[in-house]
This record gives sequence, C-alpha cells and structure tokens, in this order.
Amino acid sequence: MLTVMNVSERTQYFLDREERYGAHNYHPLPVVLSRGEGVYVWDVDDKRYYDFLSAYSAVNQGHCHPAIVASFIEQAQKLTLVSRAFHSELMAEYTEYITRYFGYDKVLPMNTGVEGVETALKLARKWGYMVKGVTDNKAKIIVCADNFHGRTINVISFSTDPQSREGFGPFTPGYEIVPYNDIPALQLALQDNNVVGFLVEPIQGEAGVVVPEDGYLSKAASLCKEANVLFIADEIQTGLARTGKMLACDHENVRPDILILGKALSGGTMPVSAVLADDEIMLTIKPGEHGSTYGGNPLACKVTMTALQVLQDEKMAENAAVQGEYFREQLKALNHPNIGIIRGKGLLNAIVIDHANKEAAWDLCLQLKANGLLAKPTHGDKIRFAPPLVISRAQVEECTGIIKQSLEQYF
Ligand code: IF1
Repeated sequence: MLTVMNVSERTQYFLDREERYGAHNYHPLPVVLSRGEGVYVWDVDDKRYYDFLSAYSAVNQGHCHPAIVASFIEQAQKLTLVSRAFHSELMAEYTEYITRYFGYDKVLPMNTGVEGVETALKLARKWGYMVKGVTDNKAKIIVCADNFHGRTINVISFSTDPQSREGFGPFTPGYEIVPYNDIPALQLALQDNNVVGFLVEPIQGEAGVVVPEDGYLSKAASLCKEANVLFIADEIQTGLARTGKMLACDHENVRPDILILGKALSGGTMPVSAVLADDEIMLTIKPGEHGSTYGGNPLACKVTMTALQVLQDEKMAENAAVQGEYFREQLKALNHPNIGIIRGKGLLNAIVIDHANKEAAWDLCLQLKANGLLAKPTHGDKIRFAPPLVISRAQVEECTGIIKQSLEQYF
C-alpha cells in the first residue's frame, strides 16, 4: 500500500506560508522545488527528482539549459524591454529567424500561450471579414470537445470542462463545438459559410494525451482548405520537438494556416508565445489593432532564438522520438493490471489508471514522488509522463524502474 506520505518540516514551512498568502487556484503535489538542471529538479531539502511534467512541456530543452540561460543573462544586462512604441534591433533579427525556421511570411509575438490563442482567433475573424467576406459579427470558429486552449473568458467560452467554466459567465458567442477526432462531424460543421477557422490541438494534452487516429489532421486540413476555412494548430504543448517532430503537425505533413507556439519557445525562462501565418492572413491586422506591452521584447527575442537553436543543434526531436518509443515499450513490458492504457507520441505520454479508488492516480503520484519522480494526474485517472527532451536511454530505464517500484508499493 501507499508509503505513509508526510513532508519535512522545511517543506511544510513553505506550504503553510504559500497557503496563507497565495491564491488557492491550484492543487499542487506537496513538493517545494528550489533548483533545476536538465531532467532533474531538487526540493528545499535537496532531494533530487526526475521531472516528468516539464512544466507542461515548457522546459523541453531541460531545466536551466546553459546556452539559453547564457543568452538570457547577456541580454538582461543589455536591453530587456522598449515596448512596441519603438523598434529594437532584436525584433528584426528574431522575426526573420523564426519565420524562416517554421516557413511562414510573418510572426506576431505575444507572451502567454492563451494570448497566442486569442491572437489567432482575432486573426481568423479579421481574415473572415476582410478576405473571405463573411458578414460582420457573424464569424464562427469550430473547436473540439475536451479542448484546452487557456483560461481567458473568451477561450473558456468554448471549453467543455465545467471546472474551467463554472462561475465565469457570460461567455463569448461565435464558436461551434465538434467531437475531437471526428471527421464527419467536422465536415458537417464546415458547411456553414460563416465558419472562418478550425482551432485544434494536434494531440489533446489536458484531456489526457488523446492522440487522434492517423490521418485525422491531414483530412481535417484538406476539408478546411476545400471550405476556405483556416486550419489553426495550437502547438503550444505539442510543438517544439515534444512529440518526436518539430511540430506535431509534421507527423502528417500538415502546414497550418495559423501556427500557435508557446511554453518551450523560451526554454522555460519566461512567457513567450508566437503566432505565425502568411501575409494574406497576418496583414489583416493593421497598426494599432492588436499587441501587448511585452510582445516581442528584446529579452524574449534573444532567448527564443537560442531556445529554438538548441532544439535543432541537440537533435531533441529525434531523441524524443527514440526515447518516447522506448519508454512506451518499457511501460507496456511492465504489463501491470492497473495500467489500462498507455498512449502518446514522442515524449508526450500518459497512462490511464484502472482502479476502483478514484484517488489512485493522485496517490500513485505521491508514491512516485517518494521514489524520486514527479508527475501529476490529469482529469482524475490519467497520469501524464513528459520529461525534458534531453533524457537519455539510461534515464528512461531508471525512471521505468521507479514507476515499476511505485506501482508495486501502491497497488
Ligand atoms: C495551467 C492544462 C496543460 C495548452 C494549450 C494553450 C495553453 C495551454 C494546448 C495556454 C496551457 C497549461 C496551463 C497550465 C497547465 C497546462 C495544461 F492543464 F492547463 F491544460 F498543459 F494541459 N494551449 N497549458 O496546454 O497557455 O496561457 O498557460 O501559457 O496551470 O493553467 P498559457
């Protein structure tokens, strides 16, 4: 059964202090971290853990990647923010770098992921009115059930998760929800000429790493093309080498009309998001119509170019593909009766815990913590396993051993 879970006095001190002064908008695992390096994090008692969450895929490059931190420090001592009232030399260098990197005409830089999503939705609507010719205020955007695209009121307007929505209404109109991974439902929804965009996660992260069937993305993209509707890929969690390709859309050779990036874009140093599109879409937003104080700040530009460069230089997508495959094989080989499903792509994986006790996934995460591996359940019975993409084969083996040991101790 479960090893008795208690925390050290020092940990409890930090938990109590945060409880007193911090909003209670999260239910974190009872661990207080103070240092990170590569695949490891250390708590305030200097206990080392494997980080199998990677801050929800924001530290794909590993904690405190030396080259990314060096760029951060160098730029932080030079120029961090001028706002967009003025130009900065790094904005010219960065916009060329990232648009060449992903093959688009232009980039609109923002900060958090949800700001990137909001920007993409505004672009799709603007394009709908100015290019497609949809009647003003009639634009509709198709989204998927069980989506997660962030927590602003507009974005939760099309969430199907009661926990994300309850008590935050009234909501924004203009969205139609179709089941994920359901081509006929999408086909039907696309018949409405007011539809301007289809917003989709190539793999649904928060829903529990739900991988659509092969061909779903490419079929959806071609249906959107036929219907003159923008295919909008939210690659905030699945992008940047996480699934074994630079973008999850690359698995099906799909080129989104609007590409949204975030999280690991800065290697976990600061909030950086980016929306990429070609001129026909991007230039529908005119000067003064959209932006953000920190959007495209010199510090973000510098750090992001390094964060993208190391993904390529260190072949992190390739490593994610190889180690992810190996990890799933190792998990399957455990053949554990309480692991219902193992699913994922690259190093974005999850298991579904099969057990009468609905707290089993949470309790197992406490057991994993006691054994030196940090992971967190999502939607009750699923545990996401997503280590930094720098993990080695030997570390995958060690972590599978920790998972095996924890399963044996708990069940
Ligand atoms: C939290 C979830 C994951 C995202 C996708 C947009 C955003 C996210 C596909 C918004 C953010 C984060 C938010 C974070 C936990 C984490 C998360 F559990 F909330 F749903 F990863 F699955 N699109 N996901 O995954 O980006 O504005 O947060 O920068 O605690 O809310 P953001």
